[in-house]
Amino acid sequence: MKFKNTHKDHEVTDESIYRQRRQLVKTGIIGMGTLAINPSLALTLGQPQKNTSFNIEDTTSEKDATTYNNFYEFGLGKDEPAENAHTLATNSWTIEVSGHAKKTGIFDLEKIVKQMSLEERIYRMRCVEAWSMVIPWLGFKLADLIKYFEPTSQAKYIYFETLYDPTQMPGQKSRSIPWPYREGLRMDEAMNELTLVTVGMYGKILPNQNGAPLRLIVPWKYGFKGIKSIKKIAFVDKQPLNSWQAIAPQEYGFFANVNPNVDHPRWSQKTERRITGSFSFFRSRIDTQLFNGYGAYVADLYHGMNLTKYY
Ligand SMILES: Nc1nc2c(c(=O)[nH]1)N[C@H]1C(S)=C(S)[C@@H](COP(=O)(O)O)O[C@H]1N2
Ligand SMILES: [Mo]
Repeated sequence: MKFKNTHKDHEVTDESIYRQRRQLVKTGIIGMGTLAINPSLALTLGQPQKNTSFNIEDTTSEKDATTYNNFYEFGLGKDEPAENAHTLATNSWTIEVSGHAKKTGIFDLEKIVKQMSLEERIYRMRCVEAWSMVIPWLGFKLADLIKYFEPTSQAKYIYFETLYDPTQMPGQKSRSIPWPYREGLRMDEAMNELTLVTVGMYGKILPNQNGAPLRLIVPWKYGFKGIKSIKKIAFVDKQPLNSWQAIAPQEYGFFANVNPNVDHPRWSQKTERRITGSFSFFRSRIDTQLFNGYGAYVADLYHGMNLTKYY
């Protein structure tokens, strides 16, 4: 499938700058400079095999995207993850896979990543708090990872858990939310072409504060579906409870599709503040798009569903 820019407005930026960058990523120049951040994933990240070019937009600066974060395991403030996440040890990372699949057990992330086809994808990310960013992520299709584990027909949903280790994640010493952080997707959402397992951003290994060594990016859903530092995956037959739904079910649902027509009980979802460029925090609001603008690729997943009820 070829992706097209679906967001042709004032934010579409000079395509040649994007092409230059992409060329750098292709040749490995951008990727190579930073390999020391996580030696265990270094070899694979040097050369993303393919770059699906779409959503050529004004990207958020790397600085904003890596210093204005939500990652409660390292504090509730937006600046805290960047300050505190260095205590997370991402080397020799393993993932525990269980449930309805032929391959279950403990898997070495490095070995898995080597078998996946890495791509750079520029995706819009929209938080329920009404700010959004445009970020070049590096990753591979969740569909490819799922196929690797060979789920059975009983697997209707996929469930994810973040690492639970208060010594590495000091925020887990406080009871701000029930730990570990949890997320889930219906299997067809998980298999969708857009759903990305992310291991890097801006041509580099993913920084800890953005969810190293692997996190989810589901671009048509609110940011909280993008679970960080994934440690456990389970193939399940029932819809799992995700963290925010468990905490406040009247405010956050399972689907969490970006929807300007469904207000959050405490605020409107109609507009967002796009964080791009300098003085970005003073930018005016832009209209939020249904499915974050990715409707052409995902609207069919919800055919016939009442999106006000299944929010
Ligand atoms: N484990 C974990 N994953 C998480 C969160 C979190 O607190 N813990 N916050 C979520 C929310 S609300 C958002 S908006 C995104 C933010 O991702 P970013 O910091 O890379 O922009 O991560 C999501 N994933
Ligand atoms: Mo969020």
